[in-house]
Amino acid sequence: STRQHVSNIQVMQNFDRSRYTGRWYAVAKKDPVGLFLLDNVVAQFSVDESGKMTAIAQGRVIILNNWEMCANMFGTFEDTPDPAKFKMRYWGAAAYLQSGNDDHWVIDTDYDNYAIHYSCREVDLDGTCLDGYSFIFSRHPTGLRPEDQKIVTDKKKEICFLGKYRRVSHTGFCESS
Ligand code: DAO
Repeated sequence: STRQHVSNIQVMQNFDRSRYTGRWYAVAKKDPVGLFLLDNVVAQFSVDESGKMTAIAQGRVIILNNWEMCANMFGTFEDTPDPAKFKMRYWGAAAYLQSGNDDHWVIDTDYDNYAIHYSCREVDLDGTCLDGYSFIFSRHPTGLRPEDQKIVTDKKKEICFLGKYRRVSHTGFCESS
C-alpha cells in the first residue's frame, strides 16, 4: 500500500459543525504513543453562540500508580481555513489528567450514524504520520450499522491506520461517576 502524506489526506467536504453536535460514542480507536483514553469514551460536541466548536468527553483512563478512573475532559477548537480541520486544545477536570494541543480532523461523517476522526501528532521527514490517533465514532452505543462498515474500512485505509484499531468497549464505567 502507498504511504500517504498527511497533507494529502482527504477530509470531510463542506463540514457542517452544527450537524456534528451532540453525543458520539467511540467504537474503535487507533492509539497514539502513550495512549490515554482506554474505553467507555463518549464525546459531546457543541457550537456556542459565536459559532465556536467545543466538546466535553469522558473515558476510562489509568493514571499514576495504576489508578483507574473516569476522566472528564474539555476541548476547544480553533478554526483553520479548512472547515473540517481544527486545532484542539484539551485539558482535564483534574490537573493530573493529560492536556495538549492536537490536530482534530473530521475525515468523514454522515452526521446521523458514523464519524471518522484523525489526528497526526508528529509528521515524519517524508511527510507521513509518525505518531497519530483516530477515533471511529457512532451515534449508537451498540456500534456501527453494517451499512457503514465498508465506508469506515475504506477511510481507515486512506488514512493508513487500517489494522491498527482496537475496539472501544462501553461497560457503563463512566456512568456512575
Ligand atoms: O487518548 O491517547 C489518547 C489521545 C486523546 C487525547 C484527547 C483527549 C481529550 C479530548 C477532548 C475532546 C474530545 C473530542
